Amino acid sequence: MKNTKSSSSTALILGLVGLTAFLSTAQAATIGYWRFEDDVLTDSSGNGNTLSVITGATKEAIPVSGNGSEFSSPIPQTGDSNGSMASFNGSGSLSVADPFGASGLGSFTAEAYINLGSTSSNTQYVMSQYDANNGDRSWGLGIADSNGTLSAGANEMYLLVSPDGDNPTTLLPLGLTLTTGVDYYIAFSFDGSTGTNDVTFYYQDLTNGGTLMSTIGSSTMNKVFDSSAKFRISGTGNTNIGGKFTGDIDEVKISDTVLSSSELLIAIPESSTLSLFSFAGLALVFGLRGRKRLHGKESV
Ligand SMILES: [Ca+2]
Ligand SMILES: [Ca+2]
Repeated sequence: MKNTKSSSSTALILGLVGLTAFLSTAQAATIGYWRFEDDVLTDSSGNGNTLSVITGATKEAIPVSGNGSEFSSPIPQTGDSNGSMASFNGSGSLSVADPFGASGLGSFTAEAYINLGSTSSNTQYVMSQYDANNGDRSWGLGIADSNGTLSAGANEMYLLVSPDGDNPTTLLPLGLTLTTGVDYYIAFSFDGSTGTNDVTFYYQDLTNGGTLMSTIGSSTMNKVFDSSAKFRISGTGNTNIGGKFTGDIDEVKISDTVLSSSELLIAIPESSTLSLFSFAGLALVFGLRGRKRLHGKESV
């Protein structure tokens, strides 16, 4: 009898330890989170990835109306109020030394709120880890130029990824053509464990009241090359492939894992309803979701 009671207590303790580990893992996945609340440089993730600024990136209050006014406040995932954003004039860029370090880019997620200020004859990059030299090319989230040089329509979003740090790279259209002056939430996750259907792109048109949508792309890569290139918000380190961003960017977050749709900044977290007794049921739901493949654009 005594042993049975002890086993039950041990099981409960192990369950609590497991739950704590689960929640800690979810938080530890964040590599950098730039909110642009105090200034345009501070990393709110606690990892010390403070940005450096090149002239042309400024902190702006989120306006009552117009560009950026529909950026979330509070942020659904965290409940934090959101009062300001970063504004880019087409020559500005923010950067920090390789925030992923040597942890690799086998699987990762990048998120942001954006408002494209103008169509350009140069490709515009929202964020990237992509320098000029072979061995320093990893990835970039870009917006196609108006000249059709990428076989993409003007303002069509795409992901540039390299498996080996060199050319050739894979250009993956992401199924969204941005409208200037419209507020969007965008994100993508790269899952190196699948080989195919390895990129999930999320977007939500905030200005027109759309829902969170997702689309699947396939780079057929097992990993994105883990370079030591700087992480940049607006532009890349390779001026040959494109230019810097014109418009507003806010709440940039990168994670070293594949976030589920319920873990994105735009989503109200399912974990807010988590209790010890529902944990097993939620784990089952997560498991089922993990096996579901989305094809084409679907609401999430
Ligand atoms: Ca902000
Ligand atoms: Ca690296």
